[in-house]
Amino acid sequence: MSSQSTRVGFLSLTLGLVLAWGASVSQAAVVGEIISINMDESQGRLTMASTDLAGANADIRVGHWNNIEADSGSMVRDGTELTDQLGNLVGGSIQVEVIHPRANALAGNAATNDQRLYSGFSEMWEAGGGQTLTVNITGIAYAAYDIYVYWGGGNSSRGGSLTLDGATFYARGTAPVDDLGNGYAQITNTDYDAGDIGGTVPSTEGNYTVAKGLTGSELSFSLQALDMGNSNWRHRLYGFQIVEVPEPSSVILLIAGSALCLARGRRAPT
Ligand SMILES: [Ca+2]
Ligand SMILES: [Ca+2]
Repeated sequence: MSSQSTRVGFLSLTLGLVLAWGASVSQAAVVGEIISINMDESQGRLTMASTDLAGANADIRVGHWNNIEADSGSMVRDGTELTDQLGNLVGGSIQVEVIHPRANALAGNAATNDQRLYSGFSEMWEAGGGQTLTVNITGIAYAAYDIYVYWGGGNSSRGGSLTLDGATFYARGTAPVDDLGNGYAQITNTDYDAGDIGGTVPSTEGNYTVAKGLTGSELSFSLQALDMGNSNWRHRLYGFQIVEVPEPSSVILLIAGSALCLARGRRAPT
C-alpha cells in the first residue's frame, strides 16, 4: 500500500469516526434546558404535579411544569422561581410575564399528565370584545431555542388566534390529548376564512403551534378570542415551553478540523 493510499485511508477512517460520533452526539442532545409553563386555574384545583408529564413529542414530554395561576392581570415569574425539566432553578435574568383576562378550568380532578396541562387554562371570554392575552419573555440566555404554545378553543365553535414569530394562526377547539401523550396536533392554519367561522369542517385544527430556531433574548406572543362560529368569543392558552437548542454542529466542526490537521501533520516530506 502506498503512503498516499495510507493517508487517504487514515483520513477516511478518521472522518468516518468523527461523523459517527457527531451523529451520536446530535441524537443524544436534541434538546437542552426546557422551561415549561402551565396556565393553571385560580383555585389550584388542577395544578400540575412535578411528576405530571406533558409535551408535544417525546423529546420535550417532561415533568416539572411551572404552574402560573391564571388570575386576571399581569403574572410574573423569574429565574429565581422557574425550574427546568429536572426541577433545578433556571437562574439568570429570564422573566416570563403573562397578561391575561381570566382563568378557568374543566371540572374534576381525574386528569393526569398531558390531560392536566389542558385542564386548567387562561381564558379569553368576552362576547364581541375580542379579548387579548399577551406573553412577554425577556432575558432568554439560549443561543437558539424553540417555543411550543399549547392553545385552542374549548369546542368546535370557539377559538381564536395566536400571533407568534411573525405569523398569525387560527384554530377552533379540537379533540383533547390523552394522558399518554397521544393526540397532539400542530396548528398551521394561517387564513381566517369561512372554514374557520362556523364551517362544519374547520380548515385546519390542532392544539399546539411551534416556532423553531428562534434567537434573541426577548420573545412575545399573543392570543385573541374571535368569532369562530358562535357568539361566545372564548379562547384558551393552556401552557407553553421554551426549549433550548444545543449546537452539536459546532462541536462536530471543531473535531473534524482537528482530524484534518492531524492527517496533514502525518504528511511528512519524502
Ligand atoms: Ca382557515
Ligand atoms: Ca394548563
